[in-house]
Amino acid sequence: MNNQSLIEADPEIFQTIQKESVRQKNGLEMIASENYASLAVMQAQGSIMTNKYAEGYPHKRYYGGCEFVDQAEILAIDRLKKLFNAPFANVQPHSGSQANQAVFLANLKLHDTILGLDLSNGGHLTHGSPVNSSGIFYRGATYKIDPESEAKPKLIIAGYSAYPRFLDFEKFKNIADDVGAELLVDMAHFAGLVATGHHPSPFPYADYVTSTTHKTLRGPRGGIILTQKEEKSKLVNSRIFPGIQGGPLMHVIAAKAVAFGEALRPDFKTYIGNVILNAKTLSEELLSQGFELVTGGTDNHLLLLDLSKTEVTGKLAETALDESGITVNKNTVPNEKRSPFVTSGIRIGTPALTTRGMGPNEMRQIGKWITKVLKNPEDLKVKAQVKAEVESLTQSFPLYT
Ligand code: DSN
Repeated sequence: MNNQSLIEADPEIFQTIQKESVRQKNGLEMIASENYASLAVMQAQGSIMTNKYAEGYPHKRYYGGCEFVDQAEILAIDRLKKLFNAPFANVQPHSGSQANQAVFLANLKLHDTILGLDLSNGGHLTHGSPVNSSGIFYRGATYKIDPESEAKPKLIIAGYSAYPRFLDFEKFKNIADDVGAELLVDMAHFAGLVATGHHPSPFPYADYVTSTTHKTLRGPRGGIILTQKEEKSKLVNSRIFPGIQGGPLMHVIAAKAVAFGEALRPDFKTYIGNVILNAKTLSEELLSQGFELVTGGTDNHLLLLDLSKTEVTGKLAETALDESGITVNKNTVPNEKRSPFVTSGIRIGTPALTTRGMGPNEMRQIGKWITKVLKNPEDLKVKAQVKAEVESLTQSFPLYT
C-alpha cells in the first residue's frame, strides 16, 4: 500500500494545489457563489470516509460495514433539519444540479413544462435552460424580473444565481396554486441567509427546497433537498437513489454534517449579518463612484454591476479585475444586448471575504480599487499597483493559518 504523502507521491498535483493556495491567499475572492470552508470541514471531506460504499439510506444499505457512515449521515440529516426547521432532509445529492434533477424526476414526465427565471435575468442553467438536461428532457419556460408568463407549468422554480433582492415565496406559491404546479425553491445562493433568519424562509410555501452546501452555507461542495411532507420526501429520496445516483459520497456527507454543526452556532448568524452589511457597504461605495447596480442595490450577499451604458464589457471587467487580484465573474444583466461570453455586467459577492474577517472599511477600499481598475481597464500600471495593494491588504487577513 502506498503511504506516501502527496508531495512525494505526486509532486505535480502537489504543486498545483500549492499554487492555488497562494492564489486564494493573496487575492480578493469575490465570486458570489464561493466561500472558504473551515479546516474541520476540509478534514472531514479529505478523510477515509471516501473509501466506503453505502448505497441506500441509513440502516437500509446495500452494503455491510455501514455503521459509522450511518452515524455520519444521521448527524448530517438531523443538523440540517434543525437548521432549516424542516421535517425531512436528504443530504446525498452530489450537487445542486442533482438535487434539482431529483425533484424534476419526482414530479415531471418527459417534455412537461418547468417555469424558471430567465438566465439573463439572473436565473440558473438547471432551471430549464435549453442547453441543460432540465431544458432537454423538459420544456423550459421562463419568467423575467417583470413576471409575465403564459406558460402552464407543472413545476415553478423560485431561485437564482444572480439576483440581489429577497424572493416573495408566498406570491410564488399563490401563482403555483393557481396553475396547479408544484413549487421548488432553489435556495443555493441564499441558504446561509435563510438558516440565520436574514432572508424569509421558503417554508411553509415550497413543496421542495434544494440547495448547494458550499456557497453562503460555507460547507463542502454538494447538494441537499428538504421537504415538508413524508410522501414527497420518500419520492425524492427514491429519485436521488436509485433514480440518478449510486453510492453517496460519505466523506462529503461527513463534511456536510460538520458544516451544518458550524451553521447552527450563534457566530454563524453574526457572520451572515456581516456578509450582508459588507454587500450593502460595497454597493453604496460603487453607487457613490457613479456606477449603476441592477435593482439599485442589494438585500443579500451579492450585487450586480451594470456596465451596459459603458464601453467596458463584463468580460473585460472580469479580466482587468483578475489581473488586479480581484476575482469576480462576468454576468448578464436584464435586457442584455451582448453575448453570454461577453456580457454587460459583473457579479460581486462578499461571503468569502467576510469569512476572512474583512468588514466595511475593507469594502469601501475595495470599491475604490474596483472603480480605479474599471476606469482604466487596459492600464497595466494601474492594475499592477492595485494588485500590490490588494496583496498587502490580504496579509492582514490570513487564511488557514
Ligand atoms: N455556479 C454557481 C454560481 O456561480 O452561481 C451556480 O451553480
